[in-house]
Amino acid sequence: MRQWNLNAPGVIAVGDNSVTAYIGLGSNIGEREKNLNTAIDMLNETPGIEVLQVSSYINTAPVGYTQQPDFLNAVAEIKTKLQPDELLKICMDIESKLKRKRIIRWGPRTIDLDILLYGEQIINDENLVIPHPRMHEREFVLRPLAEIAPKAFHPVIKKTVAEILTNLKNH
Ligand code: GSY
Repeated sequence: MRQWNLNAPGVIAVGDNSVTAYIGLGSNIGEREKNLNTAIDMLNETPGIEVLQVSSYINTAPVGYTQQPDFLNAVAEIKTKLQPDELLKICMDIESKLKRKRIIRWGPRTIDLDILLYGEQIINDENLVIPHPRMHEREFVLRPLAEIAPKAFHPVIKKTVAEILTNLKNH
């Protein structure tokens, strides 16, 4: 597993107009680990984004369309000055630069980047819904997210990530 040389996570200084956000990453085509590493490097190299923490990479069985290879999933904690729509555009640019191949909806992909949480903001735009509308039912999201940010708060469900993961496992 790669060692990340990242800035230490911590409380964001008062007056700093940055937001802590969480990005879910998944890959199930090609060199999955390399795809995740490259996407995280690209996030970290983007002006206005600093990657603070990266979870373990976990191998997960495909959810939804199951006739496809296993995924490697992870979550990155970032500090960003970008607005949610700008962050979405960066995620989409990274996906297309890594030549995301997605022929079947819900099917295999080189890399997928989803904005999971953006501070405690709730956004319901046509092109962007935050918190991610399915994150609370996906163990492949909640497990790596809870590893790095168990106390992160889901502003719609009004529970922490650790609580949501525990509830999911008990059902
Ligand atoms: O945006 C999620 C893509 N995806 C995944 C994934 O990342 N991991 C697993 N295990 N199953 C998935 N199904 C879809 S769609």
